[in-house]
Amino acid sequence: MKKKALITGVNGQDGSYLAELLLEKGYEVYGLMRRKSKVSYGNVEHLKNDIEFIYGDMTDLISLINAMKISQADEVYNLAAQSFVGTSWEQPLATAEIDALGVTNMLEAIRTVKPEAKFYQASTSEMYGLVQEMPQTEDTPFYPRSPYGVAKLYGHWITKNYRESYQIFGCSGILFNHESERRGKEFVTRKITDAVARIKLGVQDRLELGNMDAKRDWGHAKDYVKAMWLMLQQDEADDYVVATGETHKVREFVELAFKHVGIDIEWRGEGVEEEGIDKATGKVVVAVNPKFFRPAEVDVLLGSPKKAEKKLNWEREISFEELVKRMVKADLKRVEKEVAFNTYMEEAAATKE
Ligand code: GDR
Repeated sequence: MKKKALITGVNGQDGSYLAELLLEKGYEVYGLMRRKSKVSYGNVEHLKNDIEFIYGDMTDLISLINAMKISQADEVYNLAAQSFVGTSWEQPLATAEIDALGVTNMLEAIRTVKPEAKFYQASTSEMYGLVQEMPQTEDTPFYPRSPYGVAKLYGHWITKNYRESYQIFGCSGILFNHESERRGKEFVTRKITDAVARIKLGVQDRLELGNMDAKRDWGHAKDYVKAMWLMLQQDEADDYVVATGETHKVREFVELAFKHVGIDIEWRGEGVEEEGIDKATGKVVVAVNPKFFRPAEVDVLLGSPKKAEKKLNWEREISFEELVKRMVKADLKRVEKEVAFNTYMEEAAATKE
């Protein structure tokens, strides 16, 4: 009999890599999707005939009970979230409803329909926030610094609580930042690689960012979904940090990305309104814009993957340098196609006139 998995947030970055992994392993994959006026498969467009989609919403318990009844999932991966930290200050209540109470809804749906199902909760390094020790481990105290981090901390603890209260096999993966060619453009890494490609191809002239001194432990999402699966294959449920053990400044990511396309950059301070190319040096300007600063920042994250490496036998395969390279390469390819299409359309319009 094929194993069955239910993935919430299936069309996001992580959902898509996890769905690929589980399909490869012979699982029957069910994906929870929100109904929108226009159907969008997002990152699983290429898998739309392989996944059984179920419409539902993390804020609607009935829809989650329904998803459990339809899928009869042996493993549930809760990846659905309002996942952009910046937006959590603008929508703190929606963030809490989805990222905090949504987890209780999913756990209740499991308890009602199939209490023996295994549950993975997408916890996050944002729970560490104002960091209390370096590197961060499963035992480091939490101090979240955003409504997102606070909501996720609730999700983390309720998973632990259902494990202790009802013996639900619930695991939390405390995942540090993980990026990829499929990352949304609101996140800093993709914003950078998209800009690098656009500047290289002449359709953008400068890049503006917020805090360039923030440090993050960045890995590739494809490596991280393997850890999610491994957690649910253990005899006992537990929580694990998934990280690279390396930390880099946003500034370093920018430098490396531009280096891949052979562009020299010129750093500019806060609030400077200037042209994209510095006239004196001919270098591309990367400027700080206070608009991208957050009300409270997480200055540095550095995770210790020791427990995951030892107990799960997990190992990351894609280095920081390789991650940046892959993202830049994919954006160059995509922007190149966009530019070619726009040129074609402009030429077609010109011949009509
Ligand atoms: P993060 O990711 O908040 O760490 O959460 P993000 O890429 O948004 O920010 C990383 C750091 O870069 C700084 N920064 C900017 N960020 C954005 N988005 N845009 C900018 O222009 C910019 N300039 C500087 C930020 O201030 C921050 O310090 C991600 C999400 O995927 C979460 O869902 C997940 O839980 C954590 O990673 C682990």
